Amino acid sequence: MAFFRGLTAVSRLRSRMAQEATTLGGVRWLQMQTASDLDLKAQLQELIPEQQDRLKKLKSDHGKVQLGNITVDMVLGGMRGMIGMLWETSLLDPEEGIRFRGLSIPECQKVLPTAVKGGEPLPEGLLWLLLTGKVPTQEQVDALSKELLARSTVPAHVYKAIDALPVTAHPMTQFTTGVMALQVESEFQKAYDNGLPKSKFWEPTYEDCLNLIARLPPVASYVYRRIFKGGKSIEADNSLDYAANFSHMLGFDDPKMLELMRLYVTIHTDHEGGNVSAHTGHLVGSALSDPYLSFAAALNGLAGPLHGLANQEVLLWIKSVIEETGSDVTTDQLKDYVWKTLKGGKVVPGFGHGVLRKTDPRYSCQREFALKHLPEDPLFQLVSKLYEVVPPILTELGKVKNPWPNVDAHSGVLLNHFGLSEARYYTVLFGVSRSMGIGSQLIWDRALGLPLERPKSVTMEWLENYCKNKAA
Ligand code: NMX
Ligand code: MLT
Repeated sequence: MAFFRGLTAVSRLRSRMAQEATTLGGVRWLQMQTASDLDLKAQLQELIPEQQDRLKKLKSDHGKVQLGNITVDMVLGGMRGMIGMLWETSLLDPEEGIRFRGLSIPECQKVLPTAVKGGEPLPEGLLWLLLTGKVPTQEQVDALSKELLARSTVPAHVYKAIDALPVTAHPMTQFTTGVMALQVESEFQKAYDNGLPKSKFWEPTYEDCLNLIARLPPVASYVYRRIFKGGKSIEADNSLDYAANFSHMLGFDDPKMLELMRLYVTIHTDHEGGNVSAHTGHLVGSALSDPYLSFAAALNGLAGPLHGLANQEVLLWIKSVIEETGSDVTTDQLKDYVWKTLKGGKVVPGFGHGVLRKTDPRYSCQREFALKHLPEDPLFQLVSKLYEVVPPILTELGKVKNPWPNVDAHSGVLLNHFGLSEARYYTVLFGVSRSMGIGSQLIWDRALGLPLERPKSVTMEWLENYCKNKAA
């Protein structure tokens, strides 16, 4: 938020003129001003030159400032803690959790527009925030909902591409195939082939990202209905917002489920740039691969069990506990099952994190949702019990840096409560949401002219020699 706290001179002038126009009854100016204020692309058009200047100044004033030391441990340990990427849309604090453009999840829940009074934020509002750094008005969010709806038509060949796969293929494989098939319509690729100059790259990137975000719910719900509901698709309801419409197309119209989907899509959008899916999207995009190619690559990272697939693994794991012990599982039985999992060489899904060192605030807000809407749900009670049982055991192991639950520990039992019980599908939901964060940053990557990503790698021999020379 701090980035854009000061409005640009033009916006300030416009706001003032709009106020004056209101008092003077100058309806024509007010309409012009309103149209541009509601247009997300026009807002970006204003912000981009400001941020380009800012980056230029950062480079020229501070380009040689050191940000830390790279250790051998970091190179061998998955680059943990190594700062190596610019990511504008969100920042993760190990203790506090994620902030989207400076706003924590509880703050977003307070200030972002909602569909229901006092309800969960609309993901369109978060998308606006990620892209512009400004909290949108209800009118801006409504305009963006309509814009996404207008962009949501999926070409028939996409469904044919999915249909070419066996229905038994994993939902993530079918979903990513759909994304690759959408790529045929990439505006960026067309514009690049036609010689678009670098200064304009962000514009077709914007078009692709907005189209992609808009088209994912129909593609994702097609995959769900194909695999789990005999192929009977459900038409979109154009009166609904993005998340509610997605839930509707999946086949879930309970108002509480619509609220859950709004919360779910909002909190899974972005988790700074270093996580596997975001980093992959950014890396592939840096080769000027278009947003569809970049996002499909990101989804393939999300499909790994240590990353987004963990939401599937959690519900399957919880169900396997019940299968083994019965539904009235005692604390001791739960402890035994956790130890059995660990002794079997497996991880306890939904616990631990590469950066976080406290309970994930995305877990906490889902817990609050459960306490409000489904406190008696037996699986929710089991998840609550796990919160007591798992962290002390992981701590006892002695090597786990963060014994606390992450976002995936909770999402499955909420979805399951409202009837979306097919765990194998859960990562697709994560993927739909993540398009907003990765897409927003891709637009800024191109607007800021960020370069090809190409870090240096070394061999063990190189490291051994380097360390020997250093010690000599
Ligand atoms: N259960 C068992 N062992 C664990 C767990 C866990 N939940 N978390 C970490 N460890 C182990 C880890 O496998 C490693 O063991 P080893 O040295 O034998 O290879 C050791 O503890 C140290 O790992 P950390 O440094 O604490 O964690 P790291 O940053 O390497 O990995 C995760 C982070 C998220 C991959 C890891 O905590 C994990 O595997 N968690 C379970 C899977 C999960 O919930 N993933 C979802 C993450 C969120 N998301 O949506 O992406
Ligand atoms: C995410 O949301 O991407 C996960 O919590 C993983 C991460 O941040 O590394």
